[in-house]
Amino acid sequence: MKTKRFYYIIAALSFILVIISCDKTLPNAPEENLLLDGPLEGLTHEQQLQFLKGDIAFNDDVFTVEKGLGPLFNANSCATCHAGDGKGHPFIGFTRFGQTDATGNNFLNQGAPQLQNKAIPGYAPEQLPAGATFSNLLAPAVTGLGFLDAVSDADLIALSDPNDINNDGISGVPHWNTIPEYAKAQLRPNTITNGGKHITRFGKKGAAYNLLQQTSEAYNQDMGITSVFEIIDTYSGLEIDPEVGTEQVNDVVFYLKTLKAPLRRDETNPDVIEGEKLFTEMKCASCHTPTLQTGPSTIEALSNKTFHPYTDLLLHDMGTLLDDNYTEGFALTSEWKTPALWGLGLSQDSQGGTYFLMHDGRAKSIEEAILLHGGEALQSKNKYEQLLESKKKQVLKFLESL
Ligand code: HEC
Ligand code: HEC
Ligand SMILES: [Ca+2]
Ligand SMILES: [Ca+2]
Ligand SMILES: [Ca+2]
Repeated sequence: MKTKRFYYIIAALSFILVIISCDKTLPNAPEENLLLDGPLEGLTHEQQLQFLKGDIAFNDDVFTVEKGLGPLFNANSCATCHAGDGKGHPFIGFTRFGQTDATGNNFLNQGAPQLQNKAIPGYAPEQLPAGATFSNLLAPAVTGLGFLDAVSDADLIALSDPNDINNDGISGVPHWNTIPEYAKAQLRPNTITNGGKHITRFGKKGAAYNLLQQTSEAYNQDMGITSVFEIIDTYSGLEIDPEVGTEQVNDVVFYLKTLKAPLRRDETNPDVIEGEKLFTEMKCASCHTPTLQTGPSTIEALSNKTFHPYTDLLLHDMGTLLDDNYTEGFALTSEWKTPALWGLGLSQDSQGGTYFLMHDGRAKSIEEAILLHGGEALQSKNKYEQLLESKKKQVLKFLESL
């Protein structure tokens, strides 16, 4: 991963210094469509520089005791879990616990929601309290998030079908959730509220409103690093001086917003094309929405763009197999946000050569992931099981091309 980033930094520097095309100087650079780390096309010089600062903060800033790590934490840098910006390995995710319904978390005074399983010297790592239900969560890829962030709330509402009016068994809902004041200070254009709640969309339960919230909580909960946004120390429960600067948090948010979306491979292969048709016929595409549009964005490269994430960003009841009896915000314990499928075929690269899919990585292949679908996705799963072997292969080939 380091070498890939090295190529990018060299590329960016040569761009900034306006020397010569880097393609000619770096003949052995990895294939562009296999890399996740890299900026969107069409960023200005200034934006390229901020991307680079965010890249370094995300990938290279390793927290130590001197820099405020912990006392309780899960890892000491963003990249420990999000290596190469790709999906993480089950060993380096984390566990959240203690909430089973919309009345909130009953274990807040026992360290909930996040189980920090590491501690700096002199402190004890947290243990899961008796009687608390939990979910193990695997780090998702962080690519293309700026596009997902820039989809309007109205579009998400238009995709939802809470009462299943069209009677197809699928009834995705937006996650109407309460959000922190600092997230309210950066609402997306034309955001829609309902009884004081906002539509949240990041994280496995879709519980975070924007990338600022997700990032500030990651510093605080995953690394024990306070910022002006999340100022409460997870160990003492007290406000302590920010351990990471506001500029750095903003740079990381900018980096996440401007990371390019994963590129397709093999799209013209006839089996891949046939596989995508079956994907639509089986109604997989009713949750894994192939095409979305961004609204207006202050980042021109993200403004009014069409893109292909294969998610509707909505919550769906996925049935008992995926119900851990743990939740966040107002989601049901059986509900999960549809994950984007772009980059799916590249996830083995950052997972050590094997797939670990679904929220906790329990599926070791794409097929296993499909067979775990239930609830609103039960009919789709049944349709997949009934396909001829040759057709199943086409579906899998399509999914690997994403
Ligand atoms: C200990 C491992 C770990 C560390 C360290 C970590 N993350 Fe994560 N990250 C996760 C897991 C697990 C999730 C899923 C959690 C959830 O559902 O909220 C996640 C989710 C995310 C998401 C949501 C993506 C989406 O599609 O909704 C973003 C963005 C993100 N992390 C950014 C960061 C940033 C920025 C940092 C560093 C400041 C960081 N993470 C540090 C494990 C980690
Ligand atoms: C009702 C909505 C819905 C339908 C229909 C649906 N999915 Fe999913 N899919 C989800 C959700 C939600 C998850 C995440 C579940 C979890 O993390 O436990 C998921 C996860 C996945 C994953 C794993 C992604 C990852 O990154 O771990 C794959 C692959 C997948 N779906 C493919 C399909 C295919 C193929 C079909 C059609 C046969 C399909 N899905 C139908 C909602 C749906
Ligand atoms: Ca700290
Ligand atoms: Ca905790
Ligand atoms: Ca429906």
